Amino acid sequence: FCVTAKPRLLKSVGVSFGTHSSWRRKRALFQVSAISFQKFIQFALNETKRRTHLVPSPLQVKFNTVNSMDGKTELQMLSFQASKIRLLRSLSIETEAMQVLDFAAFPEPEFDVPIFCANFFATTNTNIMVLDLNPLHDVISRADYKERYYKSLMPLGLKYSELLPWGGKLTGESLKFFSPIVIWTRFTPSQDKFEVLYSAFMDYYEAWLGLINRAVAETDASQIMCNREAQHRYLTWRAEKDPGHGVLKKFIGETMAKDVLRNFLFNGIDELGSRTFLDYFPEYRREDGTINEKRSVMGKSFENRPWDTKGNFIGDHS
Ligand code: BLA
Repeated sequence: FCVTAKPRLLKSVGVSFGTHSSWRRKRALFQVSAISFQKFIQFALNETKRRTHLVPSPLQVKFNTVNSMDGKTELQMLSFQASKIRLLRSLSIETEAMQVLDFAAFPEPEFDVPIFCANFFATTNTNIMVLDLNPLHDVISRADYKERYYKSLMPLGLKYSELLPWGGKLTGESLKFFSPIVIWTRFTPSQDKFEVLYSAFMDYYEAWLGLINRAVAETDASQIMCNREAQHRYLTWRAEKDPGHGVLKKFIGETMAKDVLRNFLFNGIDELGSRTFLDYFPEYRREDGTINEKRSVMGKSFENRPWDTKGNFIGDHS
């Protein structure tokens, strides 16, 4: 792996080991406080700054650090933009018992480059991770798109899909937003896995920076429109069905959670298009015309990785 910096995971030093049970307790404590996604964020920001002129986003004024309702937890929000990057934003939450990172980078609509997506949810018992360069256009029907962006990245995807195996069934609808190199995994927390995840994050982010750096701005207005709509559809999906919604609601209440989802995490919904969730996803329409609140109408699907090693879709739901 291209681990550039030796991670310093030990936050508390000088832990003395007493009886076996107190050792176990301390070890458990150590593991909880050991995980932090700050170095992920720092890595990504530093690497981006090395390659482009990154400036704070106007969103930073409203969305910065928010305290949870009980005052015990900080939600840290950072946002930037650059000439080719419409929005680069990060949300992190770190408590003793839970660490969350939602890190994404959205290109300007002149570029059809994939969206960088890292969503990590870690507790003492389990880690749920999605890491991907989410395709802007359908990689199953648009072979040219898949070829252009993912063919050369298949070895990278293959390497990490072996180290971080498929996490089992998931919301079937999510698959349309994932690429053949998606890493969707769950694991019992361990330092080794965490290091593999950090390597994967660094490699995927470097790959994304490479794509955006090389990308040439589209000049055809209809193509730009097409990119804009695809990004709008993606944002609309995520703002409505994000699995993080419940956790955010617990920390900051429903009104603020919705504000963070619509105006920060998936900002662009009000600017990039005017179609609604039900326009894009009519299968979620209930008889009374409202949106079905279930995350999935098609059900949990894809027990196994639905992409072969060449990046062909082999899932049984298309
Ligand atoms: C679970 N998060 C999941 C799952 C996926 C994702 C696939 C498994 C459950 C499922 O099938 O839906 C992530 N899904 C994604 C991503 C896309 C998608 C990235 O469609 C992109 C297109 N997760 C977060 C944040 C929090 C969070 C910010 O990203 C908390 C603040 C929590 N994710 C979270 C929790 C679960 C989860 C609690 C498990 C519980 C559940 O399944 O609802």
